[in-house]
Amino acid sequence: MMRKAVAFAVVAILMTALSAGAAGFKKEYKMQVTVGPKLYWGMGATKFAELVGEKTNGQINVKPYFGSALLKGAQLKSSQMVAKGVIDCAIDSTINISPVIPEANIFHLPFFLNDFETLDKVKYGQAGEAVFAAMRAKRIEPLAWAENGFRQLTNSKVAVRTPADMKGLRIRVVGNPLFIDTFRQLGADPVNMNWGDAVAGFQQGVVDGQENPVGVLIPIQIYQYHKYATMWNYLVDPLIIYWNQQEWNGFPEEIQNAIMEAANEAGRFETALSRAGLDGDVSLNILKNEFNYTMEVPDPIAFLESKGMEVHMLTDEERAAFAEVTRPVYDKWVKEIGTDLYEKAKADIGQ
Ligand code: X2X
Repeated sequence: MMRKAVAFAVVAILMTALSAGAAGFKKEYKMQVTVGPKLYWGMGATKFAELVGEKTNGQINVKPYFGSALLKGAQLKSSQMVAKGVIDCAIDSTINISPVIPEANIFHLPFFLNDFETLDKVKYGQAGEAVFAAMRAKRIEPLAWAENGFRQLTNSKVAVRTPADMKGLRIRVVGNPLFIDTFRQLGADPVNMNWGDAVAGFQQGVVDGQENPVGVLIPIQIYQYHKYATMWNYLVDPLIIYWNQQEWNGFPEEIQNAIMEAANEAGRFETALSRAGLDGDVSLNILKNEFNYTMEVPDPIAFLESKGMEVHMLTDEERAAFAEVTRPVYDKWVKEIGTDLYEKAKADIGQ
């Protein structure tokens, strides 16, 4: 009996040794990425993997698995799987981590954060730190912020300028209940679909519309399916690069520092891609000067118009009408997120 147990232990140790590199690192660290490599978010994943390789002299090999391939498309499971260590790391949207980290919904209160300046104050303020602390408490180590972006409405039926225009529109949303609540409140008919099914859903007209940032909409050529865009900045989803905490804690300090540097640099690159052409010259210059990168689409709005879309920039007045209608959802979700965190966010933005 004893012998058998020893033999098992030896085999187990040998197997671990075989799968580990010379310094005890794994051959590959699997990274969950919801979207494909052409989206800015996907480009951020590739950049992170490259930089980790460079900065650790090839000791740490991060491999992005695009299109939620490790999750069979179930994007809302990412943080749970990283917490368990089934997946090593991820670059993921606050929307997708919210099932494990409800605090992440602070970014998704309808018509709360609506420009880059206030967003940055929250990300890098007390509220952002509280979201990171909530992740640590769930055994996930947050490394750096990146950004999917302010989410915009597109559809094939009608130019949306008022809540009344949304009546009955079938809108694809991520299966995060805050989104279902928001679109119901607006009189639309929200349909919960994973991203992997969504693009086919647009193609086949299963839904009339969707909400995603321009950095997602341009690469998937949304203009082929939807004529109308409403730029309403109704909420935003930052991305967070994060790692399984136990594995992270096991890394030597110089490896942690190298990965952290890679995460910050990749996050800065990816955020600039997502904001390019939406914040004057700021992000275009970051890309050019720091990353020697020239944007293919330097003006996303003009680009969508050139493809035949009718783009409406919501005025402040029109925006106020949407904010008023969705206020009950906002109030309900402040409670779910936690009043403490909400107050921190308000303090961060000086409200
Ligand atoms: O599913 C979406 O809409 C996407 C790609 O934006 C997210 O993963 C939140």
